[in-house]
Amino acid sequence: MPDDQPLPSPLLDRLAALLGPRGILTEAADLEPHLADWRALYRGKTPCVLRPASTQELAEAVKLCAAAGAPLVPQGGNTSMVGGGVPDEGGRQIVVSMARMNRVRDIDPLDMTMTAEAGVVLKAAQDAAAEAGCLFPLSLGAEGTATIGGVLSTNAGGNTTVRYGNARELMLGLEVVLPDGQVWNGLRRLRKDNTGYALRHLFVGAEGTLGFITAAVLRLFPRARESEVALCIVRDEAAALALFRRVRDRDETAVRAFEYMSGTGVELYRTQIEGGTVPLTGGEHYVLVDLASSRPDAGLRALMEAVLEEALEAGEVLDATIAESEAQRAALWRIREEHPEAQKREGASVKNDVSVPVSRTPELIRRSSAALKAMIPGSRPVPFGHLGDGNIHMNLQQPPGMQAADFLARSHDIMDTVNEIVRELGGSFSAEHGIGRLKTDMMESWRGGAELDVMRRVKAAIDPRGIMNPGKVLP
Ligand code: FAD
Ligand code: 2HG
Ligand code: ZN
Repeated sequence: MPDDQPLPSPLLDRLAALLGPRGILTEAADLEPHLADWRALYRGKTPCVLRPASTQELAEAVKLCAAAGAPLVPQGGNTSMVGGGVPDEGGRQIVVSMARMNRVRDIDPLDMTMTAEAGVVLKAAQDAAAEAGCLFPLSLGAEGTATIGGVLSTNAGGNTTVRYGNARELMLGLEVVLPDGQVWNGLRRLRKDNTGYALRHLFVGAEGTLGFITAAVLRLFPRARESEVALCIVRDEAAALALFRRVRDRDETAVRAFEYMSGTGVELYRTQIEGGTVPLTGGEHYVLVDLASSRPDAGLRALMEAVLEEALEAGEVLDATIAESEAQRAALWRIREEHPEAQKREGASVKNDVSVPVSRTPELIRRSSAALKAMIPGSRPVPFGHLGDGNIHMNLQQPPGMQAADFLARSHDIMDTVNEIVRELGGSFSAEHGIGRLKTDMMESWRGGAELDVMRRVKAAIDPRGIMNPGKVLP
């Protein structure tokens, strides 16, 4: 059916009959939370929001939509940073919320696996694992809202990638509703399973363009019995990297997170977030070091003290504080976790979620900051993030006094400026947030040729009608 045709009303009637009153929303007020993304970059329209309660219900709904050629937009917690989970402005794209499919189906502490439905909120998955005496390690600022289906569909990274990998590395099996309504049950909890193409990996990071992830088998780990968190002021970006190397060289398995923050970002936290106190102020460059071990006698305190002492002597660390309690550990983490919110409250900002080889992170931060300041005088670079993975959020805050709209009109120039440097350093224009709608126009220049050609053929093979999340990922 052509894109400009309204959806046939018999389709909506059939969907309503299939899903029942709780399974379909049509009132404007109910649709509202599903239309715009967290960053308010996009605001779309939809004829309805489907809320299936089971894989079977979703499969039947997809069959009806496929037959009518109705485009579908999977939505989890709607925390995408790239507008991936919202419909376009055309009014035909049907949002499918996974919120009601929120059961943890199984936890097995011997297999160290959890089978969770797509709509399980990440924090709830972490809590369920903890109740069973285990750890589900994926951790990010949006974990109170983001869902298992969302983190897998974006292959989310977050704070603990340095130790446990991205969402992909935490997934053993998947259940998927394909764009023709077939259900593929690949919920195998196997550590070894070499049986042809690893289909499950196609759906991870596909951002809803190939089908619906409805459930997943996730890897669990032993819970931490010891942990230490330190906040440090470091001399410069190179010193941050040197500290990472020191701590990793002593005990690679102990590093749970290694996060960089700029003085500007820490100051925004202090001024914009209620109760935003910072024990060390006045630094230009900060690092948060998080060590953890499942061994009760790991000696992490001694390790942290020894590394910091060495780094202080070497002039890399200028000042440091080690948390003395769980509450203090949480307070130090809050400084880092509230960076996105603090930036949002300060005004308009442009995000550059980029990665480079870890060794090139100091150069990335230095060069991008200088280029951005030269480009827009008075603008404030706010680089922060996952230095241990080479993934820096090379964000730019609007100059005080400049109109937000004037600043945002330059978003693409700002992203291009950073991306040029990223390209020279052998990096990627999208580290962990994905492509969504925001970065589709960059795909041709970064992934064009054979790579994009194969992606298009995969898309055409799995979703020949092109009904899954149109306008996302592929240009
Ligand atoms: P949504 O935003 O609803 O959807 C994301 C994409 O996945 C969309 O393309 C959607 O269509 C698709 N999708 C959702 N569910 C399914 C499904 N079941 N089947 C198929 N497709 C589906 N990201 C990081 O990687 N690291 C971070 O540290 C991080 N921190 C964040 C902090 C904040 C404050 C915020 C607001 C976001 C952050 N993000 C981070 C981005 C975001 O949280 C992640 O991308 C997350 O994985 C999205 O999950 P969600 O459930 O909200 O998905
Ligand atoms: C984080 O690491 C998220 O906090 C969000 O990936 C980054 O706001 C951002 O740019
Ligand atoms: Zn991040």
